[in-house]
Amino acid sequence: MRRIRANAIAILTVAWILGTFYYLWQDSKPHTSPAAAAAAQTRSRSHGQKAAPGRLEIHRDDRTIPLIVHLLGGFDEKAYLAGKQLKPGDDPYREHAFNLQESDRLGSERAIRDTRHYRCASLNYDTDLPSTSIIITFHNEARSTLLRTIKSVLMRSPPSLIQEIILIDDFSSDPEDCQLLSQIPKVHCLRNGRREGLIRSRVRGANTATASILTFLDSHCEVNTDWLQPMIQRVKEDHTRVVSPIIDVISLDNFAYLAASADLRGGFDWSLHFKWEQIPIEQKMARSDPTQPIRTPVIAGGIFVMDKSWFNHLGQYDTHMDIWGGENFELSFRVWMCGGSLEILPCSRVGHVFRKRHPYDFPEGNALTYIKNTRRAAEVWMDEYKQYYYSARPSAQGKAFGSITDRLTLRRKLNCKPFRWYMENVYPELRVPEQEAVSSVLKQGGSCLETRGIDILGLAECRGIGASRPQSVHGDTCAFYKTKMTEMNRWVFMGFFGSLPLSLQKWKPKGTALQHMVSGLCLDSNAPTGPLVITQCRPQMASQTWEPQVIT
Ligand code: UD2
Ligand code: MN
Repeated sequence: MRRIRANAIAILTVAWILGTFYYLWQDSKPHTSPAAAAAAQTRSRSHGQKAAPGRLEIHRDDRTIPLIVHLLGGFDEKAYLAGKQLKPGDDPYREHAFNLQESDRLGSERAIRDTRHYRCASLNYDTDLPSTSIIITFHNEARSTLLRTIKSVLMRSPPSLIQEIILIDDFSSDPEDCQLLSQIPKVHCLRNGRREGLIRSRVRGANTATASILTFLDSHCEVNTDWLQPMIQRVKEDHTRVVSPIIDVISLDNFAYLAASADLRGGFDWSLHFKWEQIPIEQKMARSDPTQPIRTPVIAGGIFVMDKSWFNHLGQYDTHMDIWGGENFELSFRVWMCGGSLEILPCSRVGHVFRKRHPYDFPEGNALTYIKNTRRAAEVWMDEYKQYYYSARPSAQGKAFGSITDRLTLRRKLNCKPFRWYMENVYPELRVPEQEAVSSVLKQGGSCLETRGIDILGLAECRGIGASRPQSVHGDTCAFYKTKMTEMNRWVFMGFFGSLPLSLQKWKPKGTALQHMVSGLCLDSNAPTGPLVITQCRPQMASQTWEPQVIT
């Protein structure tokens, strides 16, 4: 009997020990019930995202919700959003050129996919980074997009880095947006007494900023994970750097957040039309670390970080530019030519709603405003290269652009480099156009050089521009390109011999004669009625004397 009791006690002891082990083992496992796992999956799918491998973001939303309430202080988000709603039957694209219905439906704190290269997550930044003033100018922005911009900043930036968010309401129809949003902690809103445009509005914001670093954003953005630290770090290390994030795409139709390519930089054509372009292949090959900054000839314009004293030192913006456009070229040329640099940081990502049309009016008209602004940029910064801007945009000639005296003085005071330096060192990929424009004629006595038939050069009576056959030669007065000497009869040809080596097409002045550089022979009208030839140089001879005449 006693043995039985002893056995029972032993069995119970073993069971207790096993039970304890089982309990402890259970406790060390993650507490994920099947229901919770399913809920987490649906949540991440409803954001249109694929979970990144090796990552669990299940707790993120739960943690951020109470935080957001705290971040918004006494601001009544529901009332703000309900205050302006799309009416049934209204075209959701009409007012903002994006699908307002989708934007309103989304809510203000959706999660977005971390679109950075995975290596970015393991980078470290200084713990004592300086704080920044965020500057957002807006004109009749939709309430839901503007609030999402502000909230994404508050949610995804270390609070210590946000000194303040300065909104500039550029005379929107409803002054209430500005008043209501000012209730959010850290948010200040200034309202313009008249429509100024984004350039003067940003300057107004910058002038009231109290942080040493300025961060500009459009009013329809969503900043992504750790967007701010890489940019502040780069500017802290060198205050002459002006840095931009990779700008991801928020679909204007369904507001999906889409990753942009990390191989792009900012470029332009001679009409001063901004475009994204591939990083040149040599630079791409040299990039072994995808987290490294990308040098860029120009920035898109809306989203960048810049040291405040550097912004002021370089002359802020050209405040005679109106409404929209061109200021990104002016700033980019100025930064590069006056001692700074521009870069895109792949570890910083900010989403932006790119639109196909402007949803707002231009008091002076869209085209005239763009011409005025880009003409100012070209006249102040592009030196002799501005001729290519005018060739690409003939309608700009003769259009008003105001006085540029102050900006020219600024350029002189800052001792900025010439545009030629920018072309050679920053943007050598931008091809100078073939000089097909009528720029000069070559005269001999009363006759002018012109093409005969298709491509033979000859002399004929001067007829000026507008004659049926072109009397111009290409380029400046000492060389004309795309001109060819034939071995056989030494006639001089002109035309589109694009495949010829450039060396065969080069000429230089020899006194008043023109010498072909490769052959050493000179252009001669030996037989005045026949085609031009090249012969031994005898510069004193009338048949070899050429007088350039520039046509303006
Ligand atoms: C791009 C830039 C934009 C600006 C522009 C050229 C990005 C993401 N965006 O055009 O920042 O550099 O190129 O000028 O790089 N706004 C005003 N007042 C106005 C007009 C506009 O405050 O009179 C605001 C507008 O609400 C918005 C910002 O300025 O927040 C930029 O305007 P946009 O979004 O129409 O320009 P976007 O993105 O086409
Ligand atoms: Mn924009």
